[in-house]
Amino acid sequence: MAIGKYTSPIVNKLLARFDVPETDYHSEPLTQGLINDTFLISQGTIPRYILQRINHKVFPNVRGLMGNIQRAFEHLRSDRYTQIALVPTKEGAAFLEDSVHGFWRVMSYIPNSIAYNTTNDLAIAREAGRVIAEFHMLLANSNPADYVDTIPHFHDLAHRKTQFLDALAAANKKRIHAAKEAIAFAHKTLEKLSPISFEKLPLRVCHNDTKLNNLLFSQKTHKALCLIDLDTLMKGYFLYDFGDAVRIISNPGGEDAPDLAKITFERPLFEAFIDGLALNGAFLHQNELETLRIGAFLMPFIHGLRALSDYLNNDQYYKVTYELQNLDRCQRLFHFTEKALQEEAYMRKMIVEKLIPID
Ligand code: GN1
Ligand code: MG
Repeated sequence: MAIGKYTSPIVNKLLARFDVPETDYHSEPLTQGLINDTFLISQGTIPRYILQRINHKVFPNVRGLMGNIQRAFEHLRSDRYTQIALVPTKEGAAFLEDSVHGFWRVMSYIPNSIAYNTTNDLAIAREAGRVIAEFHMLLANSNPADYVDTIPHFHDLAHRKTQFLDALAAANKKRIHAAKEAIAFAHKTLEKLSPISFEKLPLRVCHNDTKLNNLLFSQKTHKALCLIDLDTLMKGYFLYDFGDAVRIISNPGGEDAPDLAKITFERPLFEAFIDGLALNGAFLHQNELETLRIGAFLMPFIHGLRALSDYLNNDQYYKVTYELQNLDRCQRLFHFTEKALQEEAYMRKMIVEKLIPID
């Protein structure tokens, strides 16, 4: 099996340029991600490494991106957090730059680990909260200014609004027609959310893509182990990581649910997630707690708006496997945005009840 031109022989040749023992490896594409090309590398039946081609169009500053990850790894050391190792190239570099095949990196595979796309399990929701809080506590000693913005304005609503309006102005009639309800929701919600400002919030080193399948769990102990997919690790507000987690954890339908009726906001899962955050005690400031709930509707809205803009742009950014995929994702994300907006007062109450401020 291959991803595009990356057949097993090519993948094996690229792998051989990294500092891995010379033996026979088997490669298998992992097709969950929408941006990079990812391969699981096994020795016999034992998974050993993750080999990835970094999407250079989406991440132009690969050196900066890899530098961010190396910097964060120095802080992500705790007996409650599993370390992933970066495997250097044979020359000792953190990534491979190949004139034909682009940018590649290799990471160790965490044995007996598993990731979930969605969940109905309260224990998983709780563990997700615990490990996200652990990640933030460990990175709280790292200076956000030392991190490169791998995608500038990634979660900046004003920027995503401009991109949406540009895409709409250039879109073809057929796609505008197919997306007319989503476009109306986008306009209405932009009006509602655009005035929100986060100036009083502390900048933190954030993961910026804390959807559930970016967390690894142990298949043996069922504990959350660590966060993966660190390409968007950069400055941000905690509510980004909170909202990205809630948009999947509180919604067992996920962003690819077959029909809109499957998109729900499940209070017990939301509460379990907050209980998990609280297991790590106090780590948020009062003004972060006061705005936290906003992440739960802002993040799905931003992701929905990005999917809609990409649909209007004829699918240039995300990988799609069928024509309406971006529009379908947008509708599901907008539907969850509506559900989360309806839960605003409830979320506020839960956050006050369960999370303790540090000051
Ligand atoms: C993209 O490729 P993947 O799944 O890691 C996107 C995220 C979205 C995600 C799915 C750099 O990530 O922001 O959460 O799709 N990453 C980038 O919605 O755009
Ligand atoms: Mg990602």
